[in-house]
Amino acid sequence: MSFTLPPLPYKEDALEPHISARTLSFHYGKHHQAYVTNLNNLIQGTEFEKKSLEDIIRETANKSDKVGIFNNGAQVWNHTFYWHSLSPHGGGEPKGALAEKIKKDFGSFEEFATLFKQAGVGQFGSGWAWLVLDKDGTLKVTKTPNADLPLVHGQKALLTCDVWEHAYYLDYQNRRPDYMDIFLKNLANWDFAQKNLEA
Ligand code: MN3
Repeated sequence: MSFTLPPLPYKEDALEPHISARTLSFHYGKHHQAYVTNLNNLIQGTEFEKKSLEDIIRETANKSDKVGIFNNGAQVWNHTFYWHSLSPHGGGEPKGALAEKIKKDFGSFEEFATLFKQAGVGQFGSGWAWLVLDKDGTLKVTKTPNADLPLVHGQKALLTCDVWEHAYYLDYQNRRPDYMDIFLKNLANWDFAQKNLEA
């Protein structure tokens, strides 16, 4: 058994003008595909060959001799989650139970948005900004470096923004803050985050 690149939930040009088809073509077709290919090559003939992606990630986290498997497995998971965190009809504020919980746990949506942007902009080098449901049942904004992800910190991911340069450089060059603004204003898939909260 081997992993395959999951289909994008929309066409490559669906996020224009905010994220170009050229960016998605490289990011999905080259970067995400490379993580899938690398993972398959690394687990071939090992104890991980028949395990789920989540189990592979959990069992290789923080193991110095399994860094390659962890990095590629986690990046496969992170990217699939990121594509669903984006929507051609996204952005703005969530509705319903998620909106109420954001207001309760952050004080206001504006406060959440400020923290989320700070997390993405403040992640030094490559990584991810997240909205998570923490172990104590409250929502939190976090940032993780490289391939690190909420799953290995006992947190449930609700929404993510990829802040590796390959996610935005063709469209925004060095302007990561502008990319974070556009993510919040035009792309954040709140229906997906709501489903993850309920799951
Ligand atoms: Mn990426």
